[in-house]
Amino acid sequence: MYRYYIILLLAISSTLNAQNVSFVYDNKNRLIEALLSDSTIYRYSYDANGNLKDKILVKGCKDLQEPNDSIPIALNLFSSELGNSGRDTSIKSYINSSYEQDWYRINNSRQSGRLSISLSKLPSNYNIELYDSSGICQQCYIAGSYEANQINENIIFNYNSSSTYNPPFYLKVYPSDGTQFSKCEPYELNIHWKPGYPVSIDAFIEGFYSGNNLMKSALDTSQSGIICDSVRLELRNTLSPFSISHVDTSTINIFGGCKFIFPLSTVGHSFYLVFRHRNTIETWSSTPITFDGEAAYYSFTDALNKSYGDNLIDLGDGNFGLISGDVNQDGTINEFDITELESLLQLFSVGYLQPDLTGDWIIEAADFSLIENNLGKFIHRP
Ligand SMILES: [Ca+2]
Ligand SMILES: [Ca+2]
Ligand SMILES: [Ca+2]
Ligand SMILES: [Ca+2]
Repeated sequence: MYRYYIILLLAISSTLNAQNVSFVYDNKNRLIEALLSDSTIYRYSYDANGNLKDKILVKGCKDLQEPNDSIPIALNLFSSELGNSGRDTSIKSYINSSYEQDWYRINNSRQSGRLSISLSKLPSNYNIELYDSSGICQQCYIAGSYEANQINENIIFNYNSSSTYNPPFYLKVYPSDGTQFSKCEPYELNIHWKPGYPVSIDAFIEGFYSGNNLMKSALDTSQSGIICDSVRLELRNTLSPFSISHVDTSTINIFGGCKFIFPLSTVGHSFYLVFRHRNTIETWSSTPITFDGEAAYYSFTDALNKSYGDNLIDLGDGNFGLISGDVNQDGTINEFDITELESLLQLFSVGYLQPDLTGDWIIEAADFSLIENNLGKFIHRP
């Protein structure tokens, strides 16, 4: 083994003249890194028998987060435990080889809330997975995101304090296969923590629904992957005039799931849940829902009478959807919505547009048909 070191050191010193070099060793006293003053790094790895497996040159893109290749040496993303105030953090780091994994630790003191994780600016196809404190096992896997190519990876995790998942949580960033990495271009990891009472909603948007419990991704046809669109949930007081008590915005995924967070002060109170999307009819829960226990769940997909006034559309496969067509969001589907759509139809408009009822980024006849089919429909509310 010592012979290896001598050869390696000779190789470095002969090629790089008289630079200052510092060395990093692992717990078996094996050389794992040589850092040069020009920020070049040589990184070494070993097989199970302790033989040198790989030597990588990382030129001018020193990964300050390394080593964080496993759970025991995961990098803390937050300096202290997540508590009852919102937190954000952002980090840039590198995948330097095909077998590298970057592990991050997210400390939580069993506070309920929503953890939003986003991996962006991907130089290559990386994936992310979230685990609980027990590490890698089938039961402790919480969620993963596995988009193709360089599409952003996103995980939204609504945590409640009585969950069977044990904090802290561990996040893994890794290349999707042996050819997918970039030594010198960093990825960006953004984590947002919003403490509070988690509310999960299931809903389908009529125009985006493609059958088999799936919707199209309408947020960004090139980048959104599993995310379908932006949505909003209002908590309305149970007595007239049913004014808005709290609002949260989130995204709905292509499976119809969305996760909201409301202040813990809402626990013990009842609200109508009002679901809002940019071009569907505003939809109210059929009755007020009491916020009790650790989290709330409500589905608008499984029965017509889950919405106030049976104001859903039958999707024909046992599911129900939010009614598409209220382009101008005035609560009724009528000629004014058609006018807005027609002005864009004539321009052959393309993009993320309010009247795009089918979510394909094109204003076309299919959008027009949806409005026609739903003409005269309006908000039902107490
Ligand atoms: Ca790394
Ligand atoms: Ca990926
Ligand atoms: Ca309208
Ligand atoms: Ca369309």
